[in-house]
Amino acid sequence: MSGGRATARAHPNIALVKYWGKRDAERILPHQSSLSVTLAPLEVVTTVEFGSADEAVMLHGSPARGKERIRVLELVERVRREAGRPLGPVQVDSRANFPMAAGLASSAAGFAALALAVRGAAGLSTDPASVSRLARVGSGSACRSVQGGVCIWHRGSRDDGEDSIATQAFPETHWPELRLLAAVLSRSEKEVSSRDGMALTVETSPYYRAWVRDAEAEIGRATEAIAARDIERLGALSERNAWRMHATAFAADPPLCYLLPETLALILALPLARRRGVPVWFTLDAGPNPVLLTLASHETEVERLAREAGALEVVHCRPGGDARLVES
Ligand code: 2P0
Repeated sequence: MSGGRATARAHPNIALVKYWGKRDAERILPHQSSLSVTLAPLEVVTTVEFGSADEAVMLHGSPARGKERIRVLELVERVRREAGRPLGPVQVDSRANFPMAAGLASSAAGFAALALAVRGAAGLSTDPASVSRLARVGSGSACRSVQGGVCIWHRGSRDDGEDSIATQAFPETHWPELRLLAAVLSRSEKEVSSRDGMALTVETSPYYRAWVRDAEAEIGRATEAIAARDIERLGALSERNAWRMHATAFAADPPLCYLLPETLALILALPLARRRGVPVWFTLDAGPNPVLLTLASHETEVERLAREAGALEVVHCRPGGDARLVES
């Protein structure tokens, strides 16, 4: 007996209150809750088909290797166990419509699309909670790409992780003028992955406890700023949260610095731009490329500012919608 076929699309997301550290590495359970915006028009499209002649995992046109392939097949294996019937060998084909080097986690969109497509192909329920829970075990931040708009990944308290899922706080229609511009300052692959970097930080940074202590309150403050569509308050909070995440990493042993001189040049130019009346703030993931928060009315000016600071490319994003199943 064999299973079916499904294709899913999902957007990546950028966290404004960040996830940095796991309390359970195997189940991917975080120490703190996090909050993100789902990013359109960037997306990953993933097709899953069970019952083909042999097993194949294709990522962006090439066969997946090593850890990447293992992570995809582990997720598929969970679905096989839940389906409780033989589904046959799987074929996975996943493609992104955006540059990997932008630092916009393609893995978040990839595992969200994969989780939805695998459950769909296996004939299992594709409710957001089940898909978010499954996406999380592929890559933590992927659980926040299952729904659109603004999502909160609740840390949860259960040891089995059943309550560690993301839910939507605001739909993408809540704040359509919000813009997030990824400034690509470097296309080099980072030396330390987020997964390894956060593990090192949890183990060795003396600042880690303080970082975790503040996180849950940050979610409430970010939610209030978004409810009020208050870009100044949200921008200031996003910058502070990014600085604090990086501060915990700087204090790791050995120290971990994801910033380049160009990163500092750009983000330190923002207060000056704000004094000139440009509403622009940054957030920064575990890499050198900032994402700039602004409003639609100032998009062109903010792109110019990023280019003047040396951006090789500026990727324009806005709040995107839910991950969805589509006709193959
Ligand atoms: C985030 N990042 O909240 C944070 C901010 C990077 C900095 O989630 O180990 O690829 O697969 O759970 O989700 C990137 O880490 O790590 C990340 P795993 P993931 O978006």
